[in-house]
Amino acid sequence: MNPTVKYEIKKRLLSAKGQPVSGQQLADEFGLSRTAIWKHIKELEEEGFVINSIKKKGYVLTSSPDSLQAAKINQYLTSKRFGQSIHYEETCPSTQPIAHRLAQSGAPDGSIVVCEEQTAGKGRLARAWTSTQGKGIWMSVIIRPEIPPTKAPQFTLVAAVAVTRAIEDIAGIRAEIKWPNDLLINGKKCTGILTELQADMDRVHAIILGIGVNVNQLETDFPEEIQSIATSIQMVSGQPVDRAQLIARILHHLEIYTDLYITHGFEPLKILWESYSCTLGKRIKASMINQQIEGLALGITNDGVLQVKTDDGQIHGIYSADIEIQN
Ligand code: BT5
Repeated sequence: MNPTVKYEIKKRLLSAKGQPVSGQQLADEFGLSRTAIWKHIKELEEEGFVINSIKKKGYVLTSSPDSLQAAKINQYLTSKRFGQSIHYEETCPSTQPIAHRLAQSGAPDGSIVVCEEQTAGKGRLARAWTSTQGKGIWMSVIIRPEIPPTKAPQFTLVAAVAVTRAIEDIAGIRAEIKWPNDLLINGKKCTGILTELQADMDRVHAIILGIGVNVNQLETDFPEEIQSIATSIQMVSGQPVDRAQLIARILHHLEIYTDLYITHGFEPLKILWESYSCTLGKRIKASMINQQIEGLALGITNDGVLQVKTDDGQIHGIYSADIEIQN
């Protein structure tokens, strides 16, 4: 079978959104016999697509496997730049280095790398990120804003708002943002964001935004050591979520918020971020590489820096830390 033809047939069936696609038309288009088209359809069925054959009308796709292949994501895309270029891997160590390589070779703004499974997913400070096969969103987005490197951490906050909005739209669940890069549902982590950079001293060339969302895991899908701190959307809603649809929605919001950031700066996003934050107004312990600060989380500055007031009345600006919320 010709994989390109199979991919094109799949794309046609997906974009028909439940309407019949004529076998004769496909045969004419690809210069194949109707039997050859039928053989491709059978192969798609073996991959888990459910396709009805309706006499005199054609093939109707009634259900597709929960895969993140480009054609599946494409059918839901509403963004104009983000997700227009999709690099898909069945399995890979991490989507981040792949996105770095693509960015270096000129991949356009909004290109994404997605996979079903990461075997060496990474968090901040070289920590591990568990990325179970077929259960979550493991994605890197390449963004090319014209900003100095000092502003890049703001994109962690922009991404946090975009993912929160997308989860709300698709699953009806309101996650909370824990500064700087976690989304929590009922106090447990369902999303982590890792912002990496390609830049020189004055200018960002590319932000590689790593987004990990636990979507359809059950508790036992997580390794024991994180079962008490991790959750998934399905564990909260009781319903599986179509990961491709959620990706498209994340990209929809990420594009809108990136454009808002470019035209109006961080301030409007800061207001949105604050409305989803579970950190502000709380007593927190912030652990940095070489110190700890305890105090009241007052707010974030226009640069995304967390302001913490310690008991001696001093206000400290924190750029990056692990936060423990104490009340
Ligand atoms: C993060 O780091 O939260 C950033 C995670 C970014 C993951 C994405 S997936 C796509 C892209 N490719 C990658 O390789 N990475 C990015 P951090 O704040 O350092 O949190 C890491 C900690 O979260 C770990 O030490 C565990 O305690 C916990 N953890 C690991 N896997 C988890 C999971 N699946 N769900 C919830 N918590 C997890």
